[in-house]
Amino acid sequence: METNNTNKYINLEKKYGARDYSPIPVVLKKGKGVFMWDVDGKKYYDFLSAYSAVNQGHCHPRILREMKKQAGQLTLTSRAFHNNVLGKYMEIATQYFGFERLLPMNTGAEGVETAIKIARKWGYLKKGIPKDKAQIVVCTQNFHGRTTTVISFSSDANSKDYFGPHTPGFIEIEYNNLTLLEKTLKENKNITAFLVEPIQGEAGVNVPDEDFISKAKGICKKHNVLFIVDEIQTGMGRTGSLLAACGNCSCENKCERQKKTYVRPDILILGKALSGGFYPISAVLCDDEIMEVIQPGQHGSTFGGNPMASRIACIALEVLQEEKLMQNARRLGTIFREKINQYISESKVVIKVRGKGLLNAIIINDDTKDKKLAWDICIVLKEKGLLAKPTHGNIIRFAPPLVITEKQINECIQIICDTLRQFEPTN
Ligand code: IF1
Repeated sequence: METNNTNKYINLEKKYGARDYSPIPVVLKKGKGVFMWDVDGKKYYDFLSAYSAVNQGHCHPRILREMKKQAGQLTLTSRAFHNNVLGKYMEIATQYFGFERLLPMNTGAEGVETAIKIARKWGYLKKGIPKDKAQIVVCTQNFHGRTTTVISFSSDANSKDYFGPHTPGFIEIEYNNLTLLEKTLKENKNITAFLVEPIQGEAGVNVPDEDFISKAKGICKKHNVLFIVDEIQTGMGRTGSLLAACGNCSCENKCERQKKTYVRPDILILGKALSGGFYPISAVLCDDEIMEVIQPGQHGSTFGGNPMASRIACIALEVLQEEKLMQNARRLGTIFREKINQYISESKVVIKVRGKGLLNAIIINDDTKDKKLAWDICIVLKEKGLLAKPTHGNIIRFAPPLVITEKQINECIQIICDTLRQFEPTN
């Protein structure tokens, strides 16, 4: 049960706030590394990481120090003028990910919208698609944000219904279906791009076949279609490599992203942990031949590329590399899935565990209509000091900050298994 103190804060949100979320009933006040503390001082392991925006851990000291320094210097100029940090950030990030150009935005959805605009214009100016006829292929169960164009191609009724009229120009195909992708690109000459998540986070950590991303890129290349990868949630080390599209490379030798396992997209979209969880930062990266379709006055944003965001993004990238967070995510993710699979072998409550690196989810055996079991499990996890939240009813996503240690993840596996055991049928 929640304390009066906790309920005091919850009731304020209930009384004055929009009802666009149904949060787990906990009120957090402090965060540090893998931990958060609520208003009563209770300590929790964070197993959501703000949907993978806090990969570097809460309030990372080095990012905090840089943010404080910049906050006292210059926070925002708009792009009407240059600032002394943006160019450095563009240089660092383009070299870090292996692209020629970067367009700075703020939220992930803005990054996706930006990529859509670039792809459409490229289709008209470079591919010769008739004006206003460009189509972009997307996947069922996608999640790319909540703006009206982005939800226009959502397959989730909750995200899409009653927000029409929807933006046209999107073709939906089944995720992980290369045959259908090939057929669709072959039949429709007005397709300018294929937009895809390397792992579908919101769909419940839906991991495609090993060769899906690499073969999808090949099909796009064959049909002169831009391959756009949304790494807003899967990027920044979350899946055990810098980008989920890096495949099995784990940056052991600072490759120049040319490794055979790396599937280089035509357009890369980043967000969330590009900021270390300090500040909304997103970015769209591609080469000049594509980015040049955007000329002055054709795109922008008030906060996009501000000096504070630029400095935070630089240090957020540095922390990822220097603290070897990709390698840690890969190693501890394997341990996590192995041990949860051991539990599953005896369980009637958990059907399977799936994921890559430290982006994982368990599927709960719940065929009831209201699918409350996953929620009830998360409530007990909270009481035991671990915060997670179900996605899509009977799936619980587990995504701790990448700074978690082996000792800590073993402690969390114990908490998760002890909790699940409470829900196992006794007969
Ligand atoms: C919510 C989901 C996750 C994303 C991918 C773009 C965006 C997101 C792959 C947009 C954002 C967030 C949004 C947040 C919850 C969370 C989420 F459950 F909604 F789907 F992570 F899976 N591409 N995901 O995951 O980025 O504009 O939010 O910065 O809307 O409830 P944003």
